[in-house]
Amino acid sequence: MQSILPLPTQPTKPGTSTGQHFWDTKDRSGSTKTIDSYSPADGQLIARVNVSTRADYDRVIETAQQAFTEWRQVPAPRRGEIVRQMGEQFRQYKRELGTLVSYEMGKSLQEGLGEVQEIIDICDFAVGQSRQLYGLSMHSERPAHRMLEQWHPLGIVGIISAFNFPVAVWSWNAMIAWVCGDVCVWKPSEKTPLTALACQQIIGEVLRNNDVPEGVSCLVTGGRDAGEWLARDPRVALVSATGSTRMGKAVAEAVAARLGRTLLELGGNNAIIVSEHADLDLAIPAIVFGAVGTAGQRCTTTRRVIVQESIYDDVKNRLKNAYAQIRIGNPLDESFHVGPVIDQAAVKNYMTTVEEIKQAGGRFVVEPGLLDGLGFESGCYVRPCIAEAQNDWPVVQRETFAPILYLLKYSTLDDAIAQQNGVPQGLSSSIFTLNMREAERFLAASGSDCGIANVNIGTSGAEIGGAFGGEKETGGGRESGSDAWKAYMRRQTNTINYGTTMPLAQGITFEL
Ligand code: UN1
Repeated sequence: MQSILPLPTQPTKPGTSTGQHFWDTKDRSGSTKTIDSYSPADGQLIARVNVSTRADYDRVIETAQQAFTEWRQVPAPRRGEIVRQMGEQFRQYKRELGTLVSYEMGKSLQEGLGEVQEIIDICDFAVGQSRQLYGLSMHSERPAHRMLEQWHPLGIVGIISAFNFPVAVWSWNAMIAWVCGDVCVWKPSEKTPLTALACQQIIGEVLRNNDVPEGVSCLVTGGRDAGEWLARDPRVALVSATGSTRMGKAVAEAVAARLGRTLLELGGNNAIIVSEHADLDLAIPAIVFGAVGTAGQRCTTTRRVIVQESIYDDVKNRLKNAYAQIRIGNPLDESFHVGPVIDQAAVKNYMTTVEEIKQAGGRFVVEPGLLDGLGFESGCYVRPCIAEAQNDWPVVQRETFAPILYLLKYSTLDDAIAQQNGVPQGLSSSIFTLNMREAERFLAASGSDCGIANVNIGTSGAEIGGAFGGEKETGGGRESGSDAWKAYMRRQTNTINYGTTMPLAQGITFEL
């Protein structure tokens, strides 16, 4: 294929520091440490991936820096063209990659395919965005002066992604960063390294075909260490991190210490308010999908349902009936709704939380439990459960990454909104009501305090066109659509004097 770059490109020489294919899965580092990736679906070891050493990391950063000097000069719409081709590749590999996501991470195949669709969607979005990196122009107070702002690429964007959306969240960052002229260094979750390698292969093919410098897309593998390297490294202009609030705080502190930029997408504790004016035929399936989809491991998972007291028993019974229909099993088998949680540590976390709920006085409306026997050999299959609880219990205030749903009661809408907002996190929220006053009250400044607030749809399953992220302990970052691209660029204000005098702003006179 023809190079679309207007710049002379260097032939790649395997083995040299600038000529390595960083999408290549071969070990170059002599690293002795590996990450073992086990599928929670069947407990099989599916890959052993080398962990990047510090020397690997430094080489990757140097390659990325080198690539940036070229990539930033490629016109943005041409960068968009590369991203368009990436979208085409992801369309082609949708089934394969979706299946791998499902197998390595454990979400249902439908959701694995949905995740790849999110990549395709953000590619399409980013292509359009590549022609819309708009700056404003202003009227100068001085005669014969023109003022404008323009947006320039930032440099290296470090992307730390979580296991639950092992590829989509990376793509929201990477595709937008690339059209903005940045280069990306991705540290995927150590629980899902294989899906990341697969994405690098797919991306690598497009980059190679277009003679794009390979350092535009880099991967470092590892755990906390690699994340810390990115966070502390002044060569990394922006660190975009998705994961727990604890991890986010550590990243924020390290990056702030060097006055770098962060974009944080952390925990949620998302609630659905069900009003007495709700259409329960809509609300019940939305609650169930929100609570059990991805086995309760989305940051947008519905964790709390706040129900108006006059319909509380009705909602409780309907949820019980709906949960009785849920089929749990191998995520690759489409007859099951819910797959496993990610690993044994997640199972332990679920169990401990269940105990804590009991100790707090919670009553299980749908019983918890661990499944064993045929088909459940990995030991990672837990029963989605529902507990009647109180909003102020510490266990309810915390995000537990498991399919545990808390049922809460309210009397007035003010009370419901106070409960909805009365947690440390602020990602996603919904109200089910057909009453326009209630819906608008929920969306008003005095309503939901979350980054996402929905009416008559659930808390999860956001589309890529909107800005994604939340407030308070969710970290404040916005990724994906709307004007989230601005986080990946630096703004420059320009004032140009095309006149014959040198007037000063603010009317200051200065005569020589
Ligand atoms: C996440 O869980 O980190 O809105 C992302 C959703 C998905 C993305 C979730 N589109 O549920």
